[in-house]
Amino acid sequence: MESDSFSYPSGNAYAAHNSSVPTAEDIREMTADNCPRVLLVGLKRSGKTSIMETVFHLSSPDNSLHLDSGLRPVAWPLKSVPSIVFVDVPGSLDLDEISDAEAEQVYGGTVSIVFVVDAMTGDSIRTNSIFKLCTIARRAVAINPQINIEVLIHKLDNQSVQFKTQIQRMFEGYVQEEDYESHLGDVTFIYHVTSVFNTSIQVALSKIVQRLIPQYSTFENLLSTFLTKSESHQVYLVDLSSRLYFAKDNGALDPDMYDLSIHYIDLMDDILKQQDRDFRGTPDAEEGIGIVELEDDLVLSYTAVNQYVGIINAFFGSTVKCLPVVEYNLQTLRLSLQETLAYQEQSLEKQKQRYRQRRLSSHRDGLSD
Ligand SMILES: Nc1nc2c(ncn2[C@@H]2O[C@H](COP(=O)(O)OP(=O)(O)O)[C@@H](O)[C@H]2O)c(=O)[nH]1
Ligand SMILES: [Mg+2]
Repeated sequence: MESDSFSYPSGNAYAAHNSSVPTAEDIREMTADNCPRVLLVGLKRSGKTSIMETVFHLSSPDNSLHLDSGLRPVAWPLKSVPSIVFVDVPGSLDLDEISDAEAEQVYGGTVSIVFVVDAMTGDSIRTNSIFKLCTIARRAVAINPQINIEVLIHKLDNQSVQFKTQIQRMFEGYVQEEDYESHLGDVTFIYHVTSVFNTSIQVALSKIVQRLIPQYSTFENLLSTFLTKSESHQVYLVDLSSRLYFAKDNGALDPDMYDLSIHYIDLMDDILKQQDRDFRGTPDAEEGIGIVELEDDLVLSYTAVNQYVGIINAFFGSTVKCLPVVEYNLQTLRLSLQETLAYQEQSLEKQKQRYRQRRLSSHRDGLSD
């Protein structure tokens, strides 16, 4: 990370330095060593900074009402997989108007574009937003065909499932129309309906991150085997600082259970803070285990895998009867996950080295031309 060039505004996030007018170069520079990079893009006021603040800084969604319009791109590294970096691209930087050389630099090192669309705006803003989404997607995919295009249909807070499905279909229709007119070809758009006022935003970002985790299927297999052997209801591998889940067992997501799990981590965080401890930072966190018994025989247990990653396991039954088996299986799972995480770190490091070498050789080629 080129630390000289950046200032750190809050938490782990860092912003491009000295750029009152943001440029494409800021984005490339601030994450050059941190490939893979995820760009958060969208019109001004679509909700990008609120999303980053709520998920990575654990701010209350109500605080987002008072956010300033950011001028500089801000990078948010995922603590447990620091090579995955989200970059909040300010709406003032028009990615659809950058030069071809700049587009090459920006999209070449980007693995996902997360385009935030405000679902509650009027027709003209919506049309503009969809136009920008399609223009950016077309250019990005032409340069980097591997790039994922993820669309957040955002600010759908308390609406019914039917309404959300209807709005999503409507947006898909608009994009198809625009897509047809601009001959986008085979760009695949992946849609998510989100709001910072519920866990839909964590679920969406979790799925976006999962596509970038090289060892995702190994994690999923380990968790699924554990689930079957322990007769659990749902088990997640969670990034403790953002509450995003890297992986879960292969059953369908139970959103209420995930919601409860997030609250459980919040609660443990509060308790540890009161004791001046932090399960994300202290060495003894590695030994951490917590358990809480809720209504209807539901038990949630937490097991630290390392300082940044933990297992949340939800099961039904009496703790006295089930705990010995579950605990034994959890320790086995924990060891396997630690090995897989170490292996993943090595492979991501190699990936970064390859990326750096490619950059160096293309730079040398450029000089010798
Ligand atoms: N109702 C609602 N408002 C939101 C949501 N996310 C963001 N906002 C509001 O949208 C406005 C613009 O948000 P901001 O994050 O600054 O947008 P940005 O310019 O894209 O970074 C703020 O007033 C936020 O409170 C959401 O999920 N629901
Ligand atoms: Mg912003």
